[in-house]
Amino acid sequence: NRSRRQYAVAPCAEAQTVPKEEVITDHPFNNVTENIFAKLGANLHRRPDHPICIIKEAIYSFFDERRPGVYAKLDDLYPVVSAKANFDEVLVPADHVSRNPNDTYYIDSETVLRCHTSAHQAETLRKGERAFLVTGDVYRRDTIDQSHYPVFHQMEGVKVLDPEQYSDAASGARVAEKELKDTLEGLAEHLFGQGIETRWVDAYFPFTDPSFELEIFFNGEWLEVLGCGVMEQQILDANGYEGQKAWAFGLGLERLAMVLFSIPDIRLFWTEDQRFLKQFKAGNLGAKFKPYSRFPPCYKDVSFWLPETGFTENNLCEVVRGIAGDLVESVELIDNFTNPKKQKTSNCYRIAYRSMDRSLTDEEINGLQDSVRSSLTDDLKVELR
Ligand code: FA5
Ligand code: MG
Repeated sequence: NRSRRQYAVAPCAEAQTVPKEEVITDHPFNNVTENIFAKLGANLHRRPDHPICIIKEAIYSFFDERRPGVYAKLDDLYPVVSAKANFDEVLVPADHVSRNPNDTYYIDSETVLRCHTSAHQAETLRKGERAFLVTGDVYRRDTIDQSHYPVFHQMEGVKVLDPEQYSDAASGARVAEKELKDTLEGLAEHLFGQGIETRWVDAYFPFTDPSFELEIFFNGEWLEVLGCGVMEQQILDANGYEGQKAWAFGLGLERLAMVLFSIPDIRLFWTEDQRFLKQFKAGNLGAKFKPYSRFPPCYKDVSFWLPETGFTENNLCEVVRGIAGDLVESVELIDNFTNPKKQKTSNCYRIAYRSMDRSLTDEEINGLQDSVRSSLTDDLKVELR
């Protein structure tokens, strides 16, 4: 029987099969679905010809060229971690939304599927690493659209500055911020060339201060690709680097791969269709995805009164994903009003169904929508209109 503490540091075996009873338990906090369980151990970031692995390697080569031999690389850390590692050790406050089971997959009250690779910051510092890149699959209950998926991949980067780089805490923080931004702008240029449009946006993370997000202009919109900042002193002090300065970032690998390879929808990363997979080859950063099919989406609207017991969009999305799997492309709130007499609120959502691989029949879509409607009543206790 593995102890919880070992979870965070035990490496995944190749083609690991995570025992189901360790993930879907009867603990009252458990909210891991079959759908999510099925993704564990897929390790897309370790399949050499997969775009997620290709982008990982491209980022590695940027860091290797910049600082040869400096960054330790870890890509096989177990995705089941303690809530302590995922939240407490990176200073996530007790009442922060991300701790809510509406946002995070819990195995039991003390164990989660990591919701970010920042879960490995503290333990990796404790192992003595000063500069490292940690890549892995992360899990989140979230809304559904072309750039959000409940399982995705992140790469965490951390670098503790050399003490010679600064004279006091204030100058250390300035040097860290500058080196961080220079590094990530350099990375964007390495991946995308000089034509790419990027912008920095101020952000908040409990584990960095100041904090920033980088956005890239893609398909007519600003797409958020990473979060970063100057590491909170308390994390360094608690894990072997007292008084030292560091920066950290967390990259969304799907988002970067979408931009690099012109991949229009995040679901494509999960297809086993050779028409997708054969378009990518280890080391080839120049591939542009050629859609092999372009089927129109089919839209279905559903309206309902919200229950007094509470309702969340993440719950709705999990129901829809559980029924339609990767056939659902987006779930969007299109109308919302409150009836003052009834003191009730009604939401109308538009669900877009579209397969990446084939055309769907009306019958199939109607069947999915009917199941969604009954599950809304039975599981989410809404009153359909
Ligand atoms: C984090 O996860 C922070 N841990 C990042 C960080 C690390 C900040 C170290 C500071 C220091 P955020 O929740 O914004 O931040 O996610 C980081 C990136 O993951 C996003 O910019 C985005 O590219 C990607 N991402 C987030 N949610 C999803 C999703 N549902 N599907 C696909 N990619 C996502
Ligand atoms: Mg963010």
